[in-house]
Amino acid sequence: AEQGQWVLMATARSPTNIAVIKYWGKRDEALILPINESISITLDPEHLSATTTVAVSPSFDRDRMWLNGKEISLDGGRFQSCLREIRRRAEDVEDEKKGIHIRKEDWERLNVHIASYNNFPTAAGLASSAAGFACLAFSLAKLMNVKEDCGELSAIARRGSGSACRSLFGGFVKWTMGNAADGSDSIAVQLASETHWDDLVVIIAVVSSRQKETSSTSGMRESVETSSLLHYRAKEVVPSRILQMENAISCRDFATFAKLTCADSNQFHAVCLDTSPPIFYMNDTSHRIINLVEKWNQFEGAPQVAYTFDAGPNAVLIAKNRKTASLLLQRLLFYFPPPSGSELTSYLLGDKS
Ligand code: 2P0
Repeated sequence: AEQGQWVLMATARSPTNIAVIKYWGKRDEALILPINESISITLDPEHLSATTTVAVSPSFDRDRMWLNGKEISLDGGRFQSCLREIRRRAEDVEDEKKGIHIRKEDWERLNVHIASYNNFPTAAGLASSAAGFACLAFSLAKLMNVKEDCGELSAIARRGSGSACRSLFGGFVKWTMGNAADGSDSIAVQLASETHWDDLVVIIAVVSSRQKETSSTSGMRESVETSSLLHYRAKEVVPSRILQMENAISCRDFATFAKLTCADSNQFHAVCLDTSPPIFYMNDTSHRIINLVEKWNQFEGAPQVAYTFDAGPNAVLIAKNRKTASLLLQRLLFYFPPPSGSELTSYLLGDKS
C-alpha cells in the first residue's frame, strides 16, 4: 500500500449467547481451552449484541480501540492474540475504485482502529465479552479478507474470551473440547439453526445491574484449583448431559431441555459454592425466581419455563412458547414489581414523557 490518506472499513454485528450447559474451568489458561464442552443459544441480535467497525489506513500510527465511545487499552494478551491470529491469515485486498492495493505482507505493518458498541448498557451486568470478541474476530477477518470459515474464526474469538467462540453461529451451538496441542480444533459447531426451534422465548430478568464482584476468569481459575465437584462434574456429568441436550434440541423436547438446563445451572452454582473461598453469584431474588419457576413447573406437571444463571444474579428464563412467555412476564411483574418511577414502570404505564 502506498502512503496516503485512504481508509478501508468493515462492520459486523454479533449477538451474545446464553449457555444451557455451562463452561466453567480451563485446562489451558493461555489458549483458553475448556475443561468440558458447553452448549448455548445465540440470542436475536436485535436485543443483545455488539456492533464493531474496524478500519485500516496508512495514516494510523498504532492499533487503537474504542468501546462504547471510550478508548480502551489493547495491551491485554487477549486482544493481542486475536489481532495476531487474524493478521497471520490476512490476504491481499484490492479496491479498484479507491485505488487501494494491500498485499498480504502489508498487514503486518498497517495499523487498525476498532470501534465497538453494545446495544445494551454495559452496566446492566450482562455478559458483553462473548458478543464483543466474536464481533472483533469476524469484522477483522472481513477487513483483512481472511478466507477461514466461521468454525476456524470461532477458535480465534475463543482466544479473546472462551464463550465468544459460540457467538460465531446462530441458533444452538456446541463448543467442542478438541485435542490439538495448539487448540486449533477447540471450536464452535452449530447444532441447529435459529429457525429449528423458534417457539422458544428468552426473557432476561435484570436482578441487579451492579458489576459482578468475581470475574469469570478468576472465578473459574479458583474453582479449578479448589473445587473437587468441578472435576467430578467435568468428567462424570457433563459428557452425558451434552449428548442428552443435543438430542433434546434435535427433537424439540422441551421437558428434557428444561430439566437439563436448570440442573446444569444449579450444578454450576454448586461448583461456585464448592470453591474456596466460595463464590456467590446468585442472590435472594435469584433464588426466589428459581422457586417461582420450580413451583409453576411442578403445578403444571411438566416444565413450562427453564431458568439459567451465569456469573451474576440475573435470571435468563426460557419459555416453551409465546403464550407461556406472556404468562411468565405477568408473574414476574406481579411478584417483582419494578420500583415506581423506574423506566420500566413508566413504560408499562404508557407514560410518554
Ligand atoms: C458460559 N460463563 O458457558 C459460562 C457460564 C459464565 C457462566 O463463559 O475467561 O467470559 O473469557 O474464557 O467466557 C463466562 O466466561 O471467560 C462464561 P473467559 P468467559 O457462558
